[in-house]
Amino acid sequence: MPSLFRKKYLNNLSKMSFISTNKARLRKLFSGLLIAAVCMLTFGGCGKSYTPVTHVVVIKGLKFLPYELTIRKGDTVKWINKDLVKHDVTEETNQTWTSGVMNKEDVWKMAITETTDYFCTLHVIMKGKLIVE
Ligand SMILES: [Cu+2]
Repeated sequence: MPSLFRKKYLNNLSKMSFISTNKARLRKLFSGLLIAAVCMLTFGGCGKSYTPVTHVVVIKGLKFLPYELTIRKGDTVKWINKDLVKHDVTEETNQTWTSGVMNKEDVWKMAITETTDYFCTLHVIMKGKLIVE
């Protein structure tokens, strides 16, 4: 009965390919899950899950306090002038950004994306540093 044999053979073959397709799907699914698990363990979740925070630098006694601040990219730094005299916050190397004049109790803030040295143009001895990790 060659034709019956052939029919069984083909039937088995189609079952096998169905199984192997399912195996491939399962393998894909598991590798996807594995990648997701590794991402979550390594980075605390893939994508931009970090929520930037705001840091405060107090200007007091002709000083930026703290003088040096380590932050994460995209964090905001807020300067508060607690001195009676005017100050500013200015990027030191090329003066690419500045707060402008800050009077007593003035607040100025900026999102920081790279490590930056800054100073006060009104009192050039006043210096600060932001380190982006
Ligand atoms: Cu100043």
